[in-house]
Amino acid sequence: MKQILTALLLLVCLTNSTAQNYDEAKVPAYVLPEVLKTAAGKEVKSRKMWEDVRRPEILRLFEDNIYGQMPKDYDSIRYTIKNEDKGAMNGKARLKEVAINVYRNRKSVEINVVLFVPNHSKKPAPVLLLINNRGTENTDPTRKVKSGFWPAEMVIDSGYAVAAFHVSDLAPDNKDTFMNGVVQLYPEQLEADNGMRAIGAWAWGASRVMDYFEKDKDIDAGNVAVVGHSRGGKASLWAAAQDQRFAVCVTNCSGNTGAALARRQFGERITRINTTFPHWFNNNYKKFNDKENDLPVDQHMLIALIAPRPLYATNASKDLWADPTGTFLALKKAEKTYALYGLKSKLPANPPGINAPIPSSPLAYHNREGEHDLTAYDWGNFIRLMKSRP
Ligand code: GTR
Repeated sequence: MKQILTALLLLVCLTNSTAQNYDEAKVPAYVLPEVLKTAAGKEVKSRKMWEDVRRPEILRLFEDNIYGQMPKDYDSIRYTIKNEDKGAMNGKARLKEVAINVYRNRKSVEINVVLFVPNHSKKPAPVLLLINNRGTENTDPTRKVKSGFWPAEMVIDSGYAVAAFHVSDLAPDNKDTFMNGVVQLYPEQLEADNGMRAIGAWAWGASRVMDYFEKDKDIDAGNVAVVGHSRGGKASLWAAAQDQRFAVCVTNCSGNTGAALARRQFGERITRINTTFPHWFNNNYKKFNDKENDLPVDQHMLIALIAPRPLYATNASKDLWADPTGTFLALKKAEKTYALYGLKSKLPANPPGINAPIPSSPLAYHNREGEHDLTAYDWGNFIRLMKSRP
């Protein structure tokens, strides 16, 4: 009887705490933590103070409270070109299928990268790298299957290289098996409350692909955009925040614990994401279930960590779960940090309408008509951002 009552109580608590709000009028009043004020209470007025003091403080807060540590040491790394075709896409591109093997503690992971480099434009080529969280058929190297999720021909026609790897090579997207990947190389992470979990592992993978790009003469490693959709977009943000070698970050429909402000409590909330996907973020993050206002950060600070590099955040009009307005506001709240670098945002004061993209450096945004997805429309605008850069 007691057990039944406890179970019922738990159910009631969970139901209450996960109730979703989609009504702008019901967004609670909130105060965001200051981006440009140090833990010691000093105003950050210079780029130097940002880089030497405040930026490392914020990075640490995200590591400790949300995404976990990002281990950087490994014993060795090996790159193997498993397949190459100089005349892929009817001669338009060179295909390389690359296996990246990373070793530590006698364990290893293999990251499989599909890369197309344009044949008829300048080399080394800038590249857009997708962290693929959907089926591998979306990044078919044979091009028999073509998908708007990764419209490789369109990117090649625009003069950019395009690449992808799959999240499951780093951490299966499953609460029971996520540790069967990168985390095996760093078993101490599993013990730590601020240890790496799945989103951290995917971001770690993007950095290893960056290690490879630095060795590939066809690629301009100073011009790599890391792209992710939804859970992959949470990972692309974390990758770019951690690894400043990424020149551009694209986060598509990344929503809660992605580009949207948590304190608005609009659409998906922390309790819900931690309950459905307990393997995405570290143990400490669970302390903020139903307590968004206790977080020492909010997501505008993650965007600030990407400054001065261009960032593109998107939403879709029917994807209220990912809070399009909260995403726009997070970008706006990061503008001050870009201003420290003399960069002026071109975003308007209020969210633009549907299908009214602002694909301009340094802070780009759009709200596409339609569902939660990554489409050729989105990619077309990412390319506009790439071209708009000085
Ligand atoms: C949802 C999740 C979102 C988003 C999405 C996706 O179920 O609640 O945070 O990550 O999955 O990845 O498509």
